[in-house]
Amino acid sequence: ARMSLMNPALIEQKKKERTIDENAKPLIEMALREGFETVWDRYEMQQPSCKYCEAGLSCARCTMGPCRIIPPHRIRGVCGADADLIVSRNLLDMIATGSAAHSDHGRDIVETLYLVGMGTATDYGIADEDKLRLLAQEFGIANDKKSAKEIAALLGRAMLEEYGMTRNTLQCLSRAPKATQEIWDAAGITPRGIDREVVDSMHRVQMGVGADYTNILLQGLRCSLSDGWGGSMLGTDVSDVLFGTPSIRESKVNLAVLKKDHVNIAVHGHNPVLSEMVVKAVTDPELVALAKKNGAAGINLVGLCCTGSELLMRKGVPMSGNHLNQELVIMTGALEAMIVDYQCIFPSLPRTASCFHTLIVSTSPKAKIPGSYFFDFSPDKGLVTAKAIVRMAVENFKNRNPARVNIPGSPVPLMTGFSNEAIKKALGGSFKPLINLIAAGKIRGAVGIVGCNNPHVKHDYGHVELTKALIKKNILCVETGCAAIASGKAGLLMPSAAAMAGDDLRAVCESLKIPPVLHMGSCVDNSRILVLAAELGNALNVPIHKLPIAGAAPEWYSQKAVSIGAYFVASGVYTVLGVMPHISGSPAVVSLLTDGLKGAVNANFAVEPDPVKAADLIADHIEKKRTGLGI
Ligand code: XCC
Repeated sequence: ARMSLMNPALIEQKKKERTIDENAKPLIEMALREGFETVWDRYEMQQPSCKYCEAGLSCARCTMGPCRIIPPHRIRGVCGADADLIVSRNLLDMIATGSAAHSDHGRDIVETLYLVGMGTATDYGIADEDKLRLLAQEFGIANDKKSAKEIAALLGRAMLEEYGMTRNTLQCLSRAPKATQEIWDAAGITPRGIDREVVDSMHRVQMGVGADYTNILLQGLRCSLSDGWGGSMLGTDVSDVLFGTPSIRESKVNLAVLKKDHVNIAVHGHNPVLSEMVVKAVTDPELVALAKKNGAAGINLVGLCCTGSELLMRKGVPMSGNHLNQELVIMTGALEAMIVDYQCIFPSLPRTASCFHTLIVSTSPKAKIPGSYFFDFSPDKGLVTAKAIVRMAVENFKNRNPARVNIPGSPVPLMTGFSNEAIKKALGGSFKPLINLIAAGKIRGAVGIVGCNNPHVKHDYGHVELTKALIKKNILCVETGCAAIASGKAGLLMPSAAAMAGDDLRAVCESLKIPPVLHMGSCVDNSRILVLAAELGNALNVPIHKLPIAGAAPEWYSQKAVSIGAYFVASGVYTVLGVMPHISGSPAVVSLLTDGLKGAVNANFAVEPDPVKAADLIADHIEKKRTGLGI
């Protein structure tokens, strides 16, 4: 797919408009020069976007339509739904989709734990038995006389029950401060079962069910809570049990983690059940020997998106980039295979790869991709499948065209592994020193910066500028997902970044030898941020909404990010979005989300595309909360 050659001045301009990632720029330039299509080209080709869809005012849910709301005359769809209903129904659909994606990922992990317990997933083991036993205790499983395997089966089973609908509550909700749980009860948004809330939401978006936009959006909050305090939280905790609870370590990030003389393999997607097996497979002596026989110096595994974050946090596997880097990794011409599972994978990757020698390998029956090589991956045959895939990648090294290899620049070092357990350990065993620093005003508060890249925003600009502005104001940043990787590429995840922080935060970071921006993991690991908030609330005996904390998603694109934002707000965390959701067509919905929700959950959303202004909003909010606490 070659487009006409573009004039150099235009290439220069586009390159600057598209990203702040210096290692990405040469590849974007090459793509523009030679006509390789990227996400930015497709974004441009979609302009101008449909203004009805953008405002959330179109509905194609049933075949009485499709409908659009066009005042003053066409103010109801064929079924009679008005703007408020259409907008809220669309939004609930997004939340349910995102919640389903996170929680189904969590289920795959929990099922693996269960299979380990039953003895059928022999390639996996229990990496953190202490955490396994703590979780068993929390789930009411007496565990003193049982083996780790027996507990794994019982706990796996109990956690799978959380997905159903007979328990009518979720175990991990009780981690939240009592007063926060009471707020959920009073608002009628305490989730009853993970799957149940998704199904309930899908039921409501069926024509002729949900008709009241407020009621629909409250269900959105309930469904999102079943993700944050349910599916995602289980996903994080059980991943720690199976693969190890992250501890602080160093690694490297950006496209230059690819090695010219190695077989390069990228894992892309989300679920460590796959990627952890690939980590094992790439050290297999036979495969390493084969790589050398084929002329390579060895096998180099790199991560991409959230499954990359999972491996980075636990194993220090270098990270090649975030969401908008995924095509560029292929365009280095040095990638033998990209192994994907699910979520955030461009369906067009095989098309991109067809211009190079890269093999796209899909592994999930839920995410088969035309043009990819499909391996039916399951935990009972994890390692053998991973080895077969790695072998394919190694064999593909000979197909690499050396003339096409273009790995720009050099990698940036980063510090990672900030699980709550690791943070506590660094602080001497509890969050008390952190609380004292916040109370003394040395750290004004903390912000969770999360979420994706989105071609609506210059790649990484929203994340990096917001983070820089906040640390300057002595606000500690905790980050996950693609936001964290943006900060990593910008050097913000190293202790040396303390130099960019305000004087007080700088002094704290220097004495603790930590960066002012802490990488807490992948997007399901936003549950770590919830647990951190819960522990701070419990220590101070206040609900989460009274804490000097906030959330931000400067470049979000995904339905999963909508669910994350919704469970942050539902948990009492003021959250600033950098990209406007498709809701502007209903002033009533906008006002409910940015103001009215305060009446139900004491928190609200704000939308601010300018990261510097967003930092001001967040700082104001944090100062108000400090005043409320009398600190
Ligand atoms: Fe978003 Fe999650 Fe995807 Fe990155 S990978 S684009 S959802 S931040 Ni999780």
